[in-house]
Amino acid sequence: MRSVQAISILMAFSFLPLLLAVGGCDDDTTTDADTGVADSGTAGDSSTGDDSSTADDSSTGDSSTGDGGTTGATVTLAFEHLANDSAIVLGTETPYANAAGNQFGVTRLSYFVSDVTLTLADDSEINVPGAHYVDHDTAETRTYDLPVGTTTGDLAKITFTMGLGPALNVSGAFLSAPESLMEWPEMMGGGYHYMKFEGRYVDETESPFNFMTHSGGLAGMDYSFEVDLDATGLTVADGATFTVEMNLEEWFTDPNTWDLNDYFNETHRGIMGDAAAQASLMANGSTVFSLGAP
Ligand SMILES: [Cu+2]
Repeated sequence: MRSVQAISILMAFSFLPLLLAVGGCDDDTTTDADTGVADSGTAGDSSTGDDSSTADDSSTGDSSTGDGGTTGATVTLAFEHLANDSAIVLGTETPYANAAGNQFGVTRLSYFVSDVTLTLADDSEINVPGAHYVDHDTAETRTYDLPVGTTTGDLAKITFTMGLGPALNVSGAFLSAPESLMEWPEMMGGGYHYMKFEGRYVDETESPFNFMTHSGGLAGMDYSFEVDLDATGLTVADGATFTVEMNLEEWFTDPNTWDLNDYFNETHRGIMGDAAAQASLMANGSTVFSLGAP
């Protein structure tokens, strides 16, 4: 009996740092462990070295942005971040509005996309396994070069995973910053944040309140999802760039309208441990992305 109590006390103490770490992630922007990171923006840097452009098998987190060896053709995904149809400007002001009428602004936006597939009009596919980290504040992360080998032709669609699927969402997959700074607490299942979308909104008392839309897997549940974009009219050719737009206010609507007062308030400061919120965000994600005009 006494030893059981002792063990539970020990366990309580051993969890304390983890609890504090979670609090630091979800409750307080200033302690999120990312602000001091310089721009080592080579997100997809291949630590594997080889430039096999037939990348089809890496189950590791590092993406193979090899130079394609002898057939160095690449196309580029360029990520643009919009709110209310305008390119976002990071800051603590609250110039944007969501469907619920909350005024909000964006202070940080970083996320992973992974497992990109380009499907051509003839149904052939170019698969690019691995993950790419995007940080709005680091320009070089906003482009993702995809090796396409000798393939050319009309595109039908571009698909990718928003976040990290289970095979990629493994603790320790990313050993260096900035990707490593996306880590997700072990007590919540480990792995990495899919996204950190942070900012301020004007709450129901007309006061600015920090929000942290942090998404990730939770206790074994995967909330990453496939994004499927109609790419007819675009053509795969060396040097082509396709613009992928993330429309930020769409995270908060369609099908689920989020009043930010319900999710980010004094008693519910974050959503990382909230399975219903993670599922709701995943559903809302279906309308977040679109392809920019060629
Ligand atoms: Cu978090």
